[in-house]
Amino acid sequence: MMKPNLGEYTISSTGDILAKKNQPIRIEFSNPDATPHNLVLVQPDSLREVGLAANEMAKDPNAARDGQFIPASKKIITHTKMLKQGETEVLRFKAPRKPGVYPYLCSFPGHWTIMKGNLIVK
Ligand SMILES: [Cu+2]
Repeated sequence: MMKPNLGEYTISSTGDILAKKNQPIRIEFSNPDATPHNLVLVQPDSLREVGLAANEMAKDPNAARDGQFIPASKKIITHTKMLKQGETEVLRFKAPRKPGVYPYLCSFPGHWTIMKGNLIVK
């Protein structure tokens, strides 16, 4: 399971991450799972587009060997690398300047339908 350790911002009762626009955000992302996972933050309303593009990459032998599964998409704002079991990455970025609902997902093919959430910028 993806279990971001969320240090410097608020998590609502629904599990969403709440941030103010342009607020510095730090996510410490650890993967305790045997399956690789990452965290990819995308533009509003593009969860499905990026998720499906990542699924498509599973059919490409080069992409599969590389194992990162980050589609070439302008909809991606920031992302961690694909973390193997026991690895941790600290992701630092500024919340978008435009208020909105910014989905995040794991782009390992097939994971995005359940491994997802929202960064809500107010
Ligand atoms: Cu995953």
